[in-house]
Amino acid sequence: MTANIDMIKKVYSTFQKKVDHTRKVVGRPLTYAEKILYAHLWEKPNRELVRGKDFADFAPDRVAMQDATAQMAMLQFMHAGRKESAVPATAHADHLIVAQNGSDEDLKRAIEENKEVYDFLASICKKYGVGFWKPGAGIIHQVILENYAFPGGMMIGSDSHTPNAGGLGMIAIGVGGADVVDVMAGMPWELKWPKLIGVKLTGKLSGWTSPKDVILKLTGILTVKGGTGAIVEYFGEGTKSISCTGKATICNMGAEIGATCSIFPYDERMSAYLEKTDRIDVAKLANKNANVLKADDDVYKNPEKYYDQIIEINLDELEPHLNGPFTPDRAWPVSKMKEAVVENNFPDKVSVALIGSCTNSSYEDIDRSASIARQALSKGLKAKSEFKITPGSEQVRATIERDGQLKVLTDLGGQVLANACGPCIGMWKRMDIKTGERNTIVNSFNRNFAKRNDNNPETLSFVASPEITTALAIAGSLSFNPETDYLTNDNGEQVKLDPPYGDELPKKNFEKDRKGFLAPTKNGFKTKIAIPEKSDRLQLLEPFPAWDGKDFVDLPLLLKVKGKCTTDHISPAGSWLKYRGHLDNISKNMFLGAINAFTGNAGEAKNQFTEFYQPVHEVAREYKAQGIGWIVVGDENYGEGSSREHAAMEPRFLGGKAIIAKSFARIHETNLKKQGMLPLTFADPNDYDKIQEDDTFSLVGLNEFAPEKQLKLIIKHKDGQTEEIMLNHSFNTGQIEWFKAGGALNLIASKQKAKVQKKKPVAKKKVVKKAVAKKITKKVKPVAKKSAAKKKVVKAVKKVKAKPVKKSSKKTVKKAAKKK
Ligand code: MIC
Ligand code: SF4
Repeated sequence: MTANIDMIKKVYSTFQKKVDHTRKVVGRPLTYAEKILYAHLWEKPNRELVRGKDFADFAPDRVAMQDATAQMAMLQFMHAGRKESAVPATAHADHLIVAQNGSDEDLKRAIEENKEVYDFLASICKKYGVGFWKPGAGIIHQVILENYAFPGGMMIGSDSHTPNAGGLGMIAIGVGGADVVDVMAGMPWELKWPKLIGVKLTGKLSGWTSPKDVILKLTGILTVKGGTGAIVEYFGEGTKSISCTGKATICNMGAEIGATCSIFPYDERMSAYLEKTDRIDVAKLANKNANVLKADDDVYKNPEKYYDQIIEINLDELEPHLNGPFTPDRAWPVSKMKEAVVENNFPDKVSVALIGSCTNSSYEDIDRSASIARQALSKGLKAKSEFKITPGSEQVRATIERDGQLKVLTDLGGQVLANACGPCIGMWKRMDIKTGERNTIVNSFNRNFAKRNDNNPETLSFVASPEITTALAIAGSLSFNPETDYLTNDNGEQVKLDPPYGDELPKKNFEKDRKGFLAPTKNGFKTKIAIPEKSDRLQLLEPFPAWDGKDFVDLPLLLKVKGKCTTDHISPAGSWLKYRGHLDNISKNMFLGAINAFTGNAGEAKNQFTEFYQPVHEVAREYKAQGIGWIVVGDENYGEGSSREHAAMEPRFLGGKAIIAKSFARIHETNLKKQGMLPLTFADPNDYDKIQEDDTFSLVGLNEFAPEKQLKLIIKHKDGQTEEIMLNHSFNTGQIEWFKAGGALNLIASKQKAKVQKKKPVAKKKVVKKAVAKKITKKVKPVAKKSAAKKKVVKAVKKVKAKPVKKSSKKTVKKAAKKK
């Protein structure tokens, strides 16, 4: 039976009614994404929400975390004052396994090396009623698709590729750990009402073209920031030619255009996947609701009336693509690769080809790749490149072992890695080349930022479908076009590869894997959380201090970043993943990959006291020790990529006050706000050029900090000249309270405290009985209390702060004016 089936039944029992109500309120037909969004609002909607403007509170059905983000999320959750997670939640041990010698050995080593982290996660998950998928069980998004995702549902997950579940018709959004904490703490989760991009798929996938090529093409069209603040909703005849897992691939990689999430309407392919993954109960429920698990008819007839932007992709004409290097939006049709290699001097030799990952490790993906491997072997060919296979879950791995695909792929020369992230996130001990050696790799992952896979800045990483990756592994050449080119086999004959074929689902059922799962238990709350004393990997969190009510005056510039600054540049992964549960230690990687605009070098900053260049985190620590805050200036789409909140916590921990950039990526902007930092944007992006290395900055008017109101930045140059520029921000009233409280978690903690105090006089037994007997009221009741508590705390914060804040601010402003 499906996990949490009661919750799923509850969602379906009211879905149609909620949609009908929304249609009335909004007064028009609805898209599919809108139906799910409105149906999951915390409070019943009474008006149409304005896209890109209104903030809305949601009640997601479930949450997910992976080990590299769960550590920090759970450490924060400990402060939330809850006995257990308010919604079904799971954590997945997938990011910390280093790929080196193949699955068995790598997994064994990882379990030893990461013991304290795994023990910590297992214990804290048990304590708070969170399911834990042990190392080796699979990658978060594949496991979610196989077990938990359901059409019409809504979930959030502390990983940017959470939207993978859109392949099963779910709104699934990647967020930072602090957002997950909100939902687990039983609070509403907030999101700016998204815009809608409609992608109409016409024609039919065939030949070498695969679902991955849809998203590789779209990424090329929209670029890495083209989806920011928007949900991508797919529709059209073409959707039917794509399997459920193929749809998941497309939704997964929607993260690479910055989309809030992506979604496909419910169809037979999803129903088939649900049945095959042992969820016939959900399939039946979804089939009953099929008429509402898609957009209303008029949306499909007149899409331009309902979507903010429409893009049409004709699958009949779509070519296989290769995207890269260094950014996922550099899209090349395979037929243009020969020229691209020559013009750009890309190394043509493919040193390593890797298939799998959370994006592309379905049964169908592997079966199609195996079909190429099979014919290559029969035509006397073997892989010329190193070839690695990462199954997305134990369920897939065991099934492809049973059905023979693994053998074919290893016969071709492939090595099977653990069911984990591995080389996709830099957990890869590469033996074939030395760091600094320029080389090309091809993979079916999703991201290809510099250093991402192997920590080598000279590795050019190209993203492609598993089929194309397998063909390129056989050819050993980046410019090989399997649609037209011939290969020479061992006998000197010219042979050509036929287009791949693959079964979408296994003929027999999937091999089930439950041994990797620790389900929540009844008395779990008694569990002691395992954190060894003096651990260098785990550290309890201290709440960040509240804002002192004063303007920020004369802050030095820590760093002005030039060009791309993804979360991988701010807080690199790879070997640093080790410290994801230890804020002090992980902060040593802060900005290691970011390019200093004045020197052109990565990871260094000028220490204003000594005038020497040092690693950025060292300079920050010195400022912090002197009690001095600092700011960082960024370029476009700052914080693109991962959901890792470490990229926001580290600057906050080391004394950062504000990040001022030309624009921000959604998850990172929220993460900064949640941690009590100020993500601000230049009202005039050209002002970026005014920032000089020895400048100091005063951010004035913080006492009048209000939604939609600009803030003023006074830049003082080294020669004493000052300039004033205006900064925009996207804070709403509630988020400004996060800033004032020193971070969102501080607010949650005080709310819970207020709630506990309020509850005290109530007879304990009664409360417990009621909560057990009526699950539904359990969720509804605390809400009213919570919002009352919320108001109380907000008021209390205001009361305490109101007086001193005003006084000091006036003084500060006066001082600043005098200085001028
Ligand atoms: C990624 O693909 O970049 C990661 C590693 O999965 C991240 C999460 C993390 O940094 O822990 C993501 O996508 O959010
Ligand atoms: Fe893991 Fe890579 Fe997927 Fe991120 S994108 S969850 S690192 S496999």
